[in-house]
Amino acid sequence: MRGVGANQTTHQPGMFGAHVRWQIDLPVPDGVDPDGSSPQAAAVREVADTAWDAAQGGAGPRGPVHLNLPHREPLSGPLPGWLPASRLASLAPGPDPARSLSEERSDGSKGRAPQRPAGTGPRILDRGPRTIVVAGADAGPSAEQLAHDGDWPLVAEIVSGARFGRHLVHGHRALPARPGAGRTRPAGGRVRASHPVARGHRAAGAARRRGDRRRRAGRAVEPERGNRARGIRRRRRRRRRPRLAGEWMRASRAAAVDLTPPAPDADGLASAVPRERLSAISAEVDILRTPLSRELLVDAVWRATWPHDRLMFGSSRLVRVADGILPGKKVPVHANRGLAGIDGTVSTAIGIAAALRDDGGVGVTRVLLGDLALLHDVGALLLPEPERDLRIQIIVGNDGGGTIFDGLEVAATTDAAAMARVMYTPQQVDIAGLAAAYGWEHERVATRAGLDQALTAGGLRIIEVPLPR
Ligand SMILES: Cc1ncc(C[n+]2csc(CCOP(=O)(O)OP(=O)(O)O)c2C)c(N)n1
Ligand SMILES: [Mg+2]
Repeated sequence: MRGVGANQTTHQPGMFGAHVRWQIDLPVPDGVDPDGSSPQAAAVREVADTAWDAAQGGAGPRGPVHLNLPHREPLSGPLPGWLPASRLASLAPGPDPARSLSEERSDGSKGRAPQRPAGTGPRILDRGPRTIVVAGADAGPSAEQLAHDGDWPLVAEIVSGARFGRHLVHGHRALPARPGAGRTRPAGGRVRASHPVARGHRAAGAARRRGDRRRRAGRAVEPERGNRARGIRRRRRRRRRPRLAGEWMRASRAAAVDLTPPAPDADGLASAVPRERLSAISAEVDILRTPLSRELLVDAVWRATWPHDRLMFGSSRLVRVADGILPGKKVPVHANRGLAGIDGTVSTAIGIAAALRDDGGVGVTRVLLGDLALLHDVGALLLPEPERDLRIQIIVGNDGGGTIFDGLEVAATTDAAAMARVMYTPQQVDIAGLAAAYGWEHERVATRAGLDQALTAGGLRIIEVPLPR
């Protein structure tokens, strides 16, 4: 994932500067021998010895060392390609702690040269027929324009600001990411590493590198040939294959999710027959009392938000749910991307609300986030007087900790108690009390009806929605 601007990645070699005694950036392991060992095993042993020596001080003071160990997926459980589990246990300090490490230390890093992100400037695209426009965070409306102009399917993350228009592919997270499904065009922004389309894009790249012609995703670079030859090849390709856009749009229609509550039974409600009326009323009440799920929560917030409003997502589970099911709508969406930190979410939303107000906007800024993301930025609730007229709703899906990790592969390979302690990190903070302490309105809503009502209110407001883990 290096050098491609992948979200939640950073340039790690050397990041601790002079604070470590020694560092190394190892290559990605390449395969495992039939006996379970790997060609890297001996090198790893040597690295472990060297690192241990350096940490112990070698010739100087003791201190930390930095080992940057890339892996291939899966990223948890036994590590394929490095060492068989039996040999991992024997990775104890080596027998020669006095070995001098001055060479490694003075040269600082044995790692590979830093990789630059791939070209990020504007690019001119040829109009291949098998093209998909992928809009990552902050790609903006120009990504939709590109899809529109090229008549290409548009896969737009919820935080792209480009999730609208008739080329939008619904439910794109659920669509198969077949490498053969098309040539993807990153149209700006950063696409999450976990995103199915990013995976498909990567798989396609790997297949291309392996020269596996059958799995080729398309021609990223068309060989230079005469226009005429190219035109002929294009026409042939078009005739051979159904239009890609059509395939994607059909899949999109099938994947669209409609969470609209059923229309009220008007006849039943107006019926003169008491039994019919009662049953219609009871059906209505059931709908109103339906406990909120994550899907209903993101749907209600999306419906309540209009182009004059602003919507900010925290890097919690809800943004993924939203990305999975929400239909197109031209509303301004924001998120802190980069390393997808859960810190600073409320602060960013306050900045957005202040900018909206200062520009004369009348809309509401909504921030939809998880409980830990809110708790990470609780200090942001302290607003000085000039900012207390902002219109902000903090909508917190409270599931008592970080549940996003329950869906990651690490959950399947980790002891439940350890998982709860270091990943879920349970919390029972009294959010109503917090709101009161900082002078914010607070409401706890557990039903769709209650939420719809709460979302219409202005001022500084925390709307707390209890959610099951
Ligand atoms: C500053 C920072 N620390 C840690 C993380 C790792 N992290 C990602 S999501 C998450 C938990 C989020 O919990 P919550 O906001 O309650 O959302 P949930 O997953 O429960 O919906 C953490 C700790 C991070 N992204 N940023
Ligand atoms: Mg949570």
